[in-house]
Amino acid sequence: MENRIDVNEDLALEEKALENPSSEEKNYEDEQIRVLEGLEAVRKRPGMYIGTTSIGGLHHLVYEIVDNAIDEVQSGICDTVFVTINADNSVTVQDNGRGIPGGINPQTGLPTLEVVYTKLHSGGKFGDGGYKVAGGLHGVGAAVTNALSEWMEVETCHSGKRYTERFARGQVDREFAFEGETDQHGVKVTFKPDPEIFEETVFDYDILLNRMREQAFLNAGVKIILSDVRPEMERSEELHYEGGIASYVDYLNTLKHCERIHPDIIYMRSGLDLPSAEVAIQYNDSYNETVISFANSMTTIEGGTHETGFRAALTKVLNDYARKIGALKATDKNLSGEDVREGITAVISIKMEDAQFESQTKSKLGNSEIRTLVENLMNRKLTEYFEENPASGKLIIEKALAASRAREAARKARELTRRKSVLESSTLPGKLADCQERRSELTELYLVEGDSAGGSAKDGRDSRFQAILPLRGKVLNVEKSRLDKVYSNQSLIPIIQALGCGIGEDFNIEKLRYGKIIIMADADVDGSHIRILLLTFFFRHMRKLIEDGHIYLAQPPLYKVHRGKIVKYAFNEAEKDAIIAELGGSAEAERYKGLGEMDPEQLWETTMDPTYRTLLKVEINDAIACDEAFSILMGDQVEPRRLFIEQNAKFATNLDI
Ligand code: 1YM
Repeated sequence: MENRIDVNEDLALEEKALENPSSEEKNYEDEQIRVLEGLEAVRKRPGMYIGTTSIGGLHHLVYEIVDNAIDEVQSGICDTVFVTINADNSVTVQDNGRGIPGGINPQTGLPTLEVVYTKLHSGGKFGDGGYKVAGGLHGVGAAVTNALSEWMEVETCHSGKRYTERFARGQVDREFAFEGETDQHGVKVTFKPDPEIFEETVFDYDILLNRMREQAFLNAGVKIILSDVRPEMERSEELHYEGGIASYVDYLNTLKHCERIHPDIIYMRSGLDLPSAEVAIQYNDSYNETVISFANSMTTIEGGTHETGFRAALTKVLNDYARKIGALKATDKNLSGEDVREGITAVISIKMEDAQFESQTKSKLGNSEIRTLVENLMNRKLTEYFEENPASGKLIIEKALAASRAREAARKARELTRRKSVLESSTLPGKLADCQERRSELTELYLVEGDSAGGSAKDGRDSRFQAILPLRGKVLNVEKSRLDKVYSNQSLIPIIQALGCGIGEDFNIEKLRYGKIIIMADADVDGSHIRILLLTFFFRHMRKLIEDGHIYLAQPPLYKVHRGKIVKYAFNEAEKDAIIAELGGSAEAERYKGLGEMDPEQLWETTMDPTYRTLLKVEINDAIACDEAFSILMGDQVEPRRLFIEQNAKFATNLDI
């Protein structure tokens, strides 16, 4: 049950909030004028510092401390970082760098360590006037983590001396103290997140693992040893990649389980002076593009100037080379950006002082000089690579040409269908039972497996705002199909038409005709198959629908439990048992074999009525993991799929794919 999201409850709350601004909001203005001192500000508005107080924010606490250790790695002094989840759900981060100096900070008269952990000094570090290029909060991260921790203990070994200090909710709890001589050096921090702040205080090893692995790839050579010592959860991994982002590309291509087009990974980097740029590329035989970018070791999910430079240079260099070797003739059209990126896996990492981030989520790099930096680097080095590796060069150009031909065929297919006005937003599929409401934020489209369930759904729905599209036959597996197939596929065309937002180059979310798109399929193997086929389609071709939270899975009940005239529904085994117990001895449970068995009223009551139903919202928590899952599950290699299903079988009830 925890996995269900009752969307209507959320909506109701939102509406209430709009009607009468909460008292909290009214106070906000007062607080803006009042100058909040020190860490109180962080505890009052944690979201402003770590984004959220849910599970993401919890893990952010660790990243902030690790960032300081990684900074020390980048200055070349430290090579090992330990990250340990302790039995009491506290976390220890330890490095073997110089250690924080044991002296007194002249500006404040406080121990330097205390300043680092309790003051929201802005800008760079204040040790030696150096700057900070690791991600995070410009050197105030450690203080933020401290403020949001129930307690924190810091130990520093610097210049042969060991010091400690302890904090509670950001306040000094045990004074800074000299503990004795030592031959060690480095910093060790242990903290326990404050349950007063966080909704969730149990760390997830896999979330930390992903981030630590990313950091290990981005900082070639560093060893990060991640351990979980909680009873029954013991695990440990050493993350260490001498090849840096080239190893990252290799890793990503291994996850994708497809063939590499050329054996080597193309690696380019500018000089070591800042700003610096690094790019690694390798093509595979899939039709997808995986380009991930970083600025100062932080993911830039929305891209930005470094990605723009990358794309511009890639298109130019490949076209120049294709013409040079005669693969493109004088009269041929240029390869498009999409052509040259089909099947590419690339990692771009830039480091600079004063990185500027744009957009709401601050995950888009804005510095214009970086575009030129990456573009020039690639124009030079990628051209050089092709000259030195003509065999690989030829294979890459052939892949792009194949993509270009497929795109041309897709364009023709689309034009053909467009002429027949099949994909035009004004035409609706014959099978669609549309709703009356026109404001898309209020409407729902049910994609229903099978005609009989479709019939029940049509009769049971509230036609004011619910539309039904029954799906006939198997949905196309887009993972194994090029665009031309997708655009002309008879199972997908009605969906594309009903949604009204177009596809590919024509995609326009503004034209989306429904606020919620709800996949309603049986709880059996065939239903699971349809669900995953539809999700693959949305993920590969209309990802924005998932990103913007439009895609949902309906949750039909598994059992009908009745005693005499009393009927109740159960969504899992435990609920069924509870209801039988509640109704007493002669209650009987019937298992639904499919949606088609339910009559319209039952379907409405259990699965479609917004006051009763529960919907599962589809989210992309980790795009790379999703990419992997879809490549493995829907690709054409059997062994990785078998392994994946075996390893993920325990999640099957959650994911149900
Ligand atoms: C487990 C977390 O914080 N390591 C760490 C932090 C610092 C230094 C070394 C360091 C930096 C500098 C000079 C400098 C920090 N020092 C400061 C401050 N690991 C962890 N390792 N000497 C030591 O940047 O100039 C802040 S963080 F302020 F003292 F310089």
